[in-house]
Amino acid sequence: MNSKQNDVLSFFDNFEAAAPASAPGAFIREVLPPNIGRLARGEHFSVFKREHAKEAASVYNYLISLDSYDDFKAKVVKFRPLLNEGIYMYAISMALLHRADTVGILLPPSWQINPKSYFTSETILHAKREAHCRQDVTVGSKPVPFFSTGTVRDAEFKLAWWREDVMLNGHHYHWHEVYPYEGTEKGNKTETKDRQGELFYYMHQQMIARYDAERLGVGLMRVEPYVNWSRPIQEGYNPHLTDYYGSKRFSARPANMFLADSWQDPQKPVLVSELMYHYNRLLDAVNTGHFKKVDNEKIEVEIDSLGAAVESSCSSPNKALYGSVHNDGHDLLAQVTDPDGRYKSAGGVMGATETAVRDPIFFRWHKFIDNLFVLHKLNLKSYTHEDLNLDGVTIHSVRVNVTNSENCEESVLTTRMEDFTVDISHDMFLDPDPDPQASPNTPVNVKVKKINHDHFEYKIVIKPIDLTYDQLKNRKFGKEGEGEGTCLADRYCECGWPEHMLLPRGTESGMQFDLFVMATDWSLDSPDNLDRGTSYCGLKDEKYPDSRSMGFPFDREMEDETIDTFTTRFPNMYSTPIKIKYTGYKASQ
Ligand code: CUO
Repeated sequence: MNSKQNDVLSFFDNFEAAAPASAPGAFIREVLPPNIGRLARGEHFSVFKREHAKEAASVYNYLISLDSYDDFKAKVVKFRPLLNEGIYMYAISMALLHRADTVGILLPPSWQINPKSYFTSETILHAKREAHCRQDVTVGSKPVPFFSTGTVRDAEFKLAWWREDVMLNGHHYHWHEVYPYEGTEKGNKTETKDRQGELFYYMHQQMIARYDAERLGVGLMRVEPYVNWSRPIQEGYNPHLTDYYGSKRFSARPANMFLADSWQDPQKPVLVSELMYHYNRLLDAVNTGHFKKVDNEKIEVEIDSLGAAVESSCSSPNKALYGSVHNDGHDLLAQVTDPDGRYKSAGGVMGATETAVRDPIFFRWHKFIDNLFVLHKLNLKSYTHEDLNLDGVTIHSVRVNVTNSENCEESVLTTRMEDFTVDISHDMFLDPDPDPQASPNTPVNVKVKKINHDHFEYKIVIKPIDLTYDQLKNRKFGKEGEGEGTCLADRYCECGWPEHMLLPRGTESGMQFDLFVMATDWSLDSPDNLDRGTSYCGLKDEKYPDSRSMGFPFDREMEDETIDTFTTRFPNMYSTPIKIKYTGYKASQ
């Protein structure tokens, strides 16, 4: 395993500077379909562009299909100087995640091998200069300000620290690698994973819910869905990021731009009217309760097939009719400032999964997408008493307390901003070292801020059993953001929600939330009695470890108006008010 782990680093480390754009050569043409090499080296790769994603899928499916690890490794070495760099990075990662003989291998974090997608170009320039001068430095004596992409004149800038969080963006990138919409080939079939469509909906809905909590905490309204495309997009965004080599800037999107048809590929334009047509067909399906397949057969709309249709993935019930609304929206929003490509722009951050979350329009677009799922759920019957009740089990009390702080008020959790240092010297697209004397191992450190919380523990008293949270979580909840060194072979490593973002930031005076706990019947919840789980990523090559609908019991309409009236009807539920207090920035020692 160790030698494979070392191989992985060598696949990504110190990538050659962009060679002149060239065709991929006879070797690749022999083994891969003729569409390989359409995207030349040095061009910007976007997984939301249909043709780019297809090309990348051909490469990763080929690499996954190779029988021996040695053959796989040899092909990676051959492909490296030939493929478009973005496709190379994506396809190699995909193959490593999905090959049976690389299970448990840790991929280097995307922010280390591709830091230009995570740190502003000013920060990277500064970091490299300092590294060359001082050999081993942390940028400046003070942390490089993380809030460096805008000013307080922009209301959305209040949450730039959250949207631009390095590990949040890394999480989103990695999740899409684990759940690629192009699927992976198995035998003669191309497949998505167990409940992939539902998980697409759920994971993004959770992101929006968390972002909404942060918005309320800084005095902003919840996210408005981007639903009326003939009106201007009020929010602008300037990411201050460059592409892999630092040669092209991701486009800034000024406020009040309009969505426009894309003619960047004149053979395959993406039209706003086409997007609207497909969206209306999805609405028809949700409202009538059935999809029409290619042969006109009707099939019931379920949350999983709806996710597949909306994204859309290779499991879509009918791509011709339902299009690729989600993906095309990303693509059009990325191209909004240069829709016919006349300025050869790299496009906006919405075009890449490692950068999209930075832009306020990401959340507006995803809330629009999410509303299709909400509409579908509103058409379902509310849960019955039997669905929700658990006979003979009563939750007597729920408490939560901070464990490692002087501030240990009952039911008050605490958050803070703190420093976080990243070594970006593994940048696979690092410029050639201008100083031949400098050691290749010289760290290039960037210091940024991140939100974090004081540790806390739950004490849940359930009759007839009495379990601590530690005992409970191993039974069912699993833990997001698997920590370093805990990657098990049956997991998608490092795939969860970042642990430091587990709590919303809250407010200085304490922001009120309800803590809800529900006891359910494990023998009904578990698809095969596995007692483990990772709620955002599922388990590798296994069924998702909870057979309930994602979001249960809040995913369907309920008759109760408040959480209190809901929980008091069921002894197996409990809710209690808690507060989250933000305690400010704590500089590292
Ligand atoms: Cu994750 Cu739109 O699916 O970014």
